[in-house]
Amino acid sequence: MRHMTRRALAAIALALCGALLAGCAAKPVTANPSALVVGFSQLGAESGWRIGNTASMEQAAKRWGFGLMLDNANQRQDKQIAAIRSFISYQVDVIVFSPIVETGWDNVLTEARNAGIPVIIMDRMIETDDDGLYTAYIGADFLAEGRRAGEFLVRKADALGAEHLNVVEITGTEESTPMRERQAGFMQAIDGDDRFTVIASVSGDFLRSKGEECMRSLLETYGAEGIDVIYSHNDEMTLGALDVLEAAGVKPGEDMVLISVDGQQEAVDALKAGRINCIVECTPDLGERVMAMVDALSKGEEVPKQNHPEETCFTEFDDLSDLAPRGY
Ligand code: GYE
Repeated sequence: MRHMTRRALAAIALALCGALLAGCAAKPVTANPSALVVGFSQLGAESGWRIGNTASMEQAAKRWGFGLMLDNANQRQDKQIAAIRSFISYQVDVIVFSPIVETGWDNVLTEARNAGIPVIIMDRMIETDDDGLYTAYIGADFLAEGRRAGEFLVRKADALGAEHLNVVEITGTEESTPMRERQAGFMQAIDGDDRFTVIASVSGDFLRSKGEECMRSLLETYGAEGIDVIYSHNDEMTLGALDVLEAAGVKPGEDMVLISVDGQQEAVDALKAGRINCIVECTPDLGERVMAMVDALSKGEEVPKQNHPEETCFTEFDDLSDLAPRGY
């Protein structure tokens, strides 16, 4: 009975969302009033990865016949919290969100728990003392991604017979899980190998424009001769850095080793062209897993708490001729 009321309310919310919720980008993707309704707070549209991730969620909701209330927070945590509150008041069946940073979620998640709404955390993680505040996590093992980046560097240094390499790091959004763990995993993999010195670590916020800015200032400070390796936490920043390097007469991939993360098509093309040396894969294609879990939860099934997709690494040492189009 309670469920019926909840569904009915959420369905009305879906239909009226534009009128009722100021600035709410939600739109009904199903006309079926008895369909499950998922409230999804996306953190922004900062990268090809993110846009691919949103599309994956929309397509999967459609395939499963679920209603999707989607709100894009444009990189603001307060907007994400407001979106989650609106999902609670409309009594959606399941809340899904990708937290921009790790801390500051306990209050709103307590509200969701008190309302009896399961929460799936997707992509990035939260930091909390109370694991009962969320039902499950679906997203990458970012520590493993960082390690893969470091392992590639070790292999590349071996191949070059390098004695010493100066590394600069362009990091993602401060306090976010991929930023923290991609950094930590990389450091673990090169730890104790005195061929490497990380001379600088600057934040590019996962944005192409900031990747450009960071690269410009790194070149000013260290000069092209002072930098041997660039480890960038996502493809957008890498692509921004590439433009700056090439404009400065540097041949990325040859004069400098470039290591990136994600695997969006434009970056894979640059890897194939020899302008990037390694891309650690991070898949945005999480929609199907999320919706399958929504379905399982609606049937009262137990779901695993931690869920990592399988990921790999694309490098200059691999034959990439058979690599399927990345789709984003
Ligand atoms: O790598 C980056 C995006 O959280 C894994 O966020 C995601 C990261 C992804 O902006 O491109």
